[in-house]
Amino acid sequence: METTAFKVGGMTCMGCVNSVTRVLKATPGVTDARVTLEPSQAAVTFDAALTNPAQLKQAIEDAGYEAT
Ligand SMILES: [Cu+2]
Repeated sequence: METTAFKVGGMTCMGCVNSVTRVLKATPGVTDARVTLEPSQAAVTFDAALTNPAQLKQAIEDAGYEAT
């Protein structure tokens, strides 16, 4: 397993945190996603054979937030 972290822009409340968490956990290969508002970030543990940081970033952006 590998771990990566992104700064997430656009989250304003726990609903946003839950949305980002749900989207990440629904991505094939993700085994754990820890999303926080303060600081606004996401730490993701994933199987590198199934996904990669670029895909995870895209999943966050497809959900309407910014990932850097
Ligand atoms: Cu919100």
